[in-house]
Amino acid sequence: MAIADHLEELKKTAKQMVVPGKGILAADESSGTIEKKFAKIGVASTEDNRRSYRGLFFTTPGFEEFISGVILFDETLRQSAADGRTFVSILQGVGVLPGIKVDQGTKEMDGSPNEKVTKGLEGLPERLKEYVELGAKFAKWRAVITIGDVLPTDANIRQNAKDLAAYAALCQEAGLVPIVEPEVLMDGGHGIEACADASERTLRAVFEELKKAGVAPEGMILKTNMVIPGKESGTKAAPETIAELTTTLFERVLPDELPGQAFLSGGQSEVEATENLNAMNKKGQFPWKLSFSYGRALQDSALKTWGGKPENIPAAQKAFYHRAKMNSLATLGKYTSEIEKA
Ligand code: 5MM
Repeated sequence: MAIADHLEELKKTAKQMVVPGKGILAADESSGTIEKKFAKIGVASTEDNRRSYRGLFFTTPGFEEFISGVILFDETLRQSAADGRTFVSILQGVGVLPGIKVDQGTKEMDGSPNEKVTKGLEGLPERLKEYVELGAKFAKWRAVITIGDVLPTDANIRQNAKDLAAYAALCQEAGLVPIVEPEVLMDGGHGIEACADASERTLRAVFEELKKAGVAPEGMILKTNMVIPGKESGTKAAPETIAELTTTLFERVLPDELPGQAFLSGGQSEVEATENLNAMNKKGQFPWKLSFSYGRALQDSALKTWGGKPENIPAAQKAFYHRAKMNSLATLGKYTSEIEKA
């Protein structure tokens, strides 16, 4: 079907994903990533352990007050909890939208081996059709941009932008809201200016290609990085600086029709990710909502608290509920360090 045939539903879903006070839980770690996360806490990545871990988030009492949608991995979209209910029905039961990661990871770019492009366009229309039948309302595709001495190259930015646009058009044709995720990585010793520059080049190319592909901006969500110094730069920027550089860049590049931008956390600590989002929303209203779609910054405390032990699930859920609530406040610019500690 044509994008126009789905537009009203896409707009409604996209608005719901970034409604003030709510954001998205990214729980779509691929098999390799979840294995690494579990290895850090000494837990084997078996199907049962993944079921227990994902299930603890989806059955946290009251989390739906702060979370509008969850991005799932293929296995989780098809999986059931120990009591036999599918995870999709559990989420639907509390009004949380199920979403699906549809990229298939990254590979080296031909001609620029230190840069990555994302796999997964082949056979995508057929997969999207099945995901819609399984109950998905939105999808996600992540492209990574690397900062280095001569990186990112224009060729890498352009290829990733074209692939994101092709994915987004296919999603809208299938009736799924695309989360378009260009992530400029925090890895490296670069300063905040290099991040600002790479982010602006990337977002400009992404919105040019989305337009060329006929993607309706009002029926999609952007998920990009904050403008922040590299992890190995030895510097930290104040939340107000990050907020200023990020929002002024967005004002230059993002179309007003875009319903929202839901940040990735990218390796920031849980509290940093909340403080930085809060600083942006404290600046006032923008044409688009500024929300969160965090993986690590919503899960880290819960993961450590759980430690693979069923008896720790209630405490892990408490940790997740707290993080979700803090980020909910940050979408409203109402987060404070006092509330964090209370
Ligand atoms: C949850 O992790 C997602 C899947 O990553 P892999 O394909 O590497 O397994 C990832 O795309 C995530 O949604 C984003 O990176 C945001 O997560 P963070 O932890 O940066 O908030």
